[in-house]
Amino acid sequence: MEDEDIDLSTLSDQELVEQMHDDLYDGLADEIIEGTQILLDRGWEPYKVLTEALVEGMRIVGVDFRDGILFVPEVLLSAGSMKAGMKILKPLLAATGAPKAGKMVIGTVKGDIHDIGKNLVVMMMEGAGFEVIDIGINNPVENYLEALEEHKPDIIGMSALLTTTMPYMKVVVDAMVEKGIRNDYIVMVGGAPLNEEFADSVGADAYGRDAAMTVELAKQKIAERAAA
Ligand code: B1M
Repeated sequence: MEDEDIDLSTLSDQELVEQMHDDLYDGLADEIIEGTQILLDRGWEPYKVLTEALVEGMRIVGVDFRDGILFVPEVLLSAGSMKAGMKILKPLLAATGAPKAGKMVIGTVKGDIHDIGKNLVVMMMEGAGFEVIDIGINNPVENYLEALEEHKPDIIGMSALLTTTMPYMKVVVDAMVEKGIRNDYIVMVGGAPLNEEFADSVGADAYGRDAAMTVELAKQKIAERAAA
């Protein structure tokens, strides 16, 4: 994209939003900041900017990531650009009370320091309108339980990249069962060595194969809960 040739302020609202989708795709944070500000200056509600310009742009990125058209470095750039736009919107959204898709606590399990995939999930979830509390890497069961107690999320997410650390997910689920809080939360797990069968075996509700799938499953599980 030849963004240096485009004066964003001269575009119509529709053209600007489409340009922002392209700019998100291309990971152009400065352009996203500028576009976000222009839409706000034109009187757009922060929530409308979030959903129509940023979330829709990230949805397109998520689809191409899932389909192997975009790769991790590109998605990280897109997610970084999304974050730059979100930084402007966040305080405004808090003030105007935009609806939240849901809340998630997520962390990498004890003994595991891999966090690139988890960070991608965090960014995509935030991009989809979720509030995410990221408790980082190498989390013993106590960290998850404390975070659940403190933040009362809809979803607890766990990531593991090592075959030696993935069984720890069961330690966390078992502790939740023991405390009688298992069914208060949707348990989602992910990480390269996992699969559906493993997720079932540790007692999780869903396995996120990738970040885009995790977002879709999170929305689906929350809708199922609301319906029940
Ligand atoms: Co590590 N490492 N590593 N490593 N490392 C792997 C995982 C490995 C497969 C490499 C290999 O040998 N081929 C291997 C594991 C083998 C096994 O367990 N059988 C391995 C090993 C052995 C190790 C060390 C033990 C090496 C050593 O020290 N001898 C060591 C362990 C450290 C520890 O954790 N205690 C180690 C260290 C490291 C680095 C620090 C160098 C670095 C991590 C940097 C970081 O994360 N900040 C690293 C890296 C980068 C990798 C590889 C190369 C890439 C992982 C990655 O980021 N993938 C990896 C090889 C590979 O996978 N090709 C490897 C990209 C990322 C986007 O994908 O994480 O799968 P992924 O996340 C996806 C999905 O899985 C899903 O969504 C994400 C986005 O689509 N997902 C979730 C992930 N978490 C989710 C949580 C959810 C939902 C979905 O919750 C709801």
